[in-house]
Amino acid sequence: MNKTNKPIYVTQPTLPDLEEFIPYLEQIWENKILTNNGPFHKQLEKELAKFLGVPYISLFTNGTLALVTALQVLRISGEVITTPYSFVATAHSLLWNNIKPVFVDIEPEFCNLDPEKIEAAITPQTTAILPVHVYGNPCKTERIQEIADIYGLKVIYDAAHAFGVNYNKQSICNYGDLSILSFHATKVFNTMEGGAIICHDATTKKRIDYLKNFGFAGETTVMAPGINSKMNEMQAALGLLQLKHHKQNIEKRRTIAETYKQELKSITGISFLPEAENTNANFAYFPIFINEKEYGMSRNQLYKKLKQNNIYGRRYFYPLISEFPMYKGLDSAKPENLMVAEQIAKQVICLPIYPDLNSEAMVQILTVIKEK
Ligand code: T4K
Repeated sequence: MNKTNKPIYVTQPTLPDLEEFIPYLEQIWENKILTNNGPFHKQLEKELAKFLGVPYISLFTNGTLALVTALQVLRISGEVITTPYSFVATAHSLLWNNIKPVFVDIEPEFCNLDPEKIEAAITPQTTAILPVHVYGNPCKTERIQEIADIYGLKVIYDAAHAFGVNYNKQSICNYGDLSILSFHATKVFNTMEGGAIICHDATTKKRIDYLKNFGFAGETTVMAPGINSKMNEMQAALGLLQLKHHKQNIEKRRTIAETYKQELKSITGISFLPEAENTNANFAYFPIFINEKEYGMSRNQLYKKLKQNNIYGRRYFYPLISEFPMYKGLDSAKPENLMVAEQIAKQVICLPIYPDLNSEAMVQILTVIKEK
């Protein structure tokens, strides 16, 4: 039982001490540069590129607009292959660009887009693949690239969950043509709201920067109907501070994930994801999967029981994107095409995980799961 009766949410944003932030605010108030590629914005781009080990990064006001813009940068059109097992923003970014999403099923090991099912979904209209590193675990990037190269497709990774994740000793964001990140309050690295596009060359970075600033390519030249999706100075200043504490926050997440694994491994009917190979994980989420027959309770029953105890796990990602009204008329959205995703979406609960989740709260969560 949750004795304190204080709600325990799936996540809680990490913030630096307020006193640490004041000098940054004073600087903004002093120099009166609030946005449009100000000094903190420039500094954060530089520090993030170094921290992540990526060549070029362009900051955004949120991850969704980074996705919408990434598709425009590469002039993606027609049809794009993507996953139904993600946050709606992934597919919404396609609709915002008048692109038809084509859903392909996921693989059961990490819940990422199944590369072996991509080829069957390619048509003459297909121009790109938009996979998601779900929960921060790397997609099968080599295989996806192989397919993209054969068919001449672009690859844009939705890496919203994968801040700081390294795969084969380099940033996961170095794979594909572009990757996008989210710095939303609920993410491992937050600037309250925020996001970014990572690219490989200076010319593309320039195009991205034009597109996020209405398309301005100089004082009097507009190269495209760009949008306003710039990160402001307050967000950037917060990002600079957050970066200082990031490694320590990931270590705290690691400890929580290890405790969950240790405590839940012997419970029949509950499974969790394996450790991804050659990967430095960020422990962004801790999804568990309920086998109703073996556990003796359905996912929804456990979800409800947790709630009754003031513990707010989340069913990321249920319902599947393909079940929402704006998608479900598509041929590729038919449940029979998405059997693995359908199954997993019925079994998943993401348990609370964040650096300040204390051991007392952990005991409360585990007690509810263990006592049936
Ligand atoms: N691609 C993927 C794969 C994504 O997962 C996302 C976002 C995006 C793209 C788009 O990136 P952004 O445009 O958001 O940068 C949340 C987030 O709003 C969303 O950013 C995130 N994915 C998604 C997975 O989760 P909700 O509707 O579940 O959030 P909410 O408000 O219910 O928050 C969850 C819990 O977190 C709350 O119960 C309490 C706690 N919380 C939340 C906020 C916002 C706080 O303690 N403080 C806060 O400020 O979508």
